[in-house]
Amino acid sequence: MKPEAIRANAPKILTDAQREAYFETGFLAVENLIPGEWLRRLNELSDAFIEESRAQAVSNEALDLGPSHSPDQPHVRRLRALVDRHPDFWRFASESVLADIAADLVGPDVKFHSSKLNYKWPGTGEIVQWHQDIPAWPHTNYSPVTLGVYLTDVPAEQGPLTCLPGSQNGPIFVHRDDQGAWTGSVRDADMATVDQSRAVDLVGRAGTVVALNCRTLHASRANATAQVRPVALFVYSSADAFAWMPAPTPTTHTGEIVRGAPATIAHLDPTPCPVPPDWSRLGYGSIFVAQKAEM
Ligand SMILES: O=C(O)CCC(=O)C(=O)O
Repeated sequence: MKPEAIRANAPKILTDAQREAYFETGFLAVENLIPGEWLRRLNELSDAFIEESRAQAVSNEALDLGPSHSPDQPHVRRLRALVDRHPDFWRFASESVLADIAADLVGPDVKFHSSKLNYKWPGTGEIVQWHQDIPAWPHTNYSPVTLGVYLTDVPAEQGPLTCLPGSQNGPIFVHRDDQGAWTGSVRDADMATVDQSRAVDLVGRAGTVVALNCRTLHASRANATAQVRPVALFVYSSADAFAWMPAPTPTTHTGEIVRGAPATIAHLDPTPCPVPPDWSRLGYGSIFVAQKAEM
């Protein structure tokens, strides 16, 4: 669906001005969208997984652990396939206000794709380099949107997501090095063609929802505070978008319709998209693994 067709449906949660801003810039940050009860539950679950990680020495299908992880000082970079980690994560993705926000941005028929919980720990200096999401999980059109939920306050010093306005209408870059190996990031030479000074930090209080179109260039700086930054990320698309390569981290709910009805006709956007590795053969660590070339 084109933005005009999506906006012809009355929004459920967002204002029309917020939807317009999303289609114009390729991103959005709105505070106070997540009810307090959900925010408490998500934080409770997140804390419990961090506690459990103390007994874990190596990464597994649930946890992506950083190099400094230890029982005393957990360093969980990512909780993978979040909706499979606890039924409440799936209830949140499919039954809460979040799926309604997705419908406001992709149209009334909404398909769930994937989810994860990213942590950014103090003192690790970890950054996420500039990238677009769609080259890792290409679809037949560019409706996919990542909705991020800030579980705690995220000020500028804590490494918020930062986005380049209008980049969703620009080139889709190759996320590989000169030898063709997957890096999960845009090459320096390509980043030199865009004006990085226009980047906007998506700061916000706990309960803020950020929305990023799948083509929007984004990154995040190191966390310079003393607090960990947990951000839960959920990807949705219009029902008429179909993934044409295996998902990097499929979940048991990938492809489920969470609002409206399944599509009977696929929407094919003619804009070419680079082909990612076949994750079903190669396996996928995480963006942190790829950007540090640990694959
Ligand atoms: O956690 C972050 O700061 C950025 C995450 C991100 O862009 C991603 O996982 O694709």
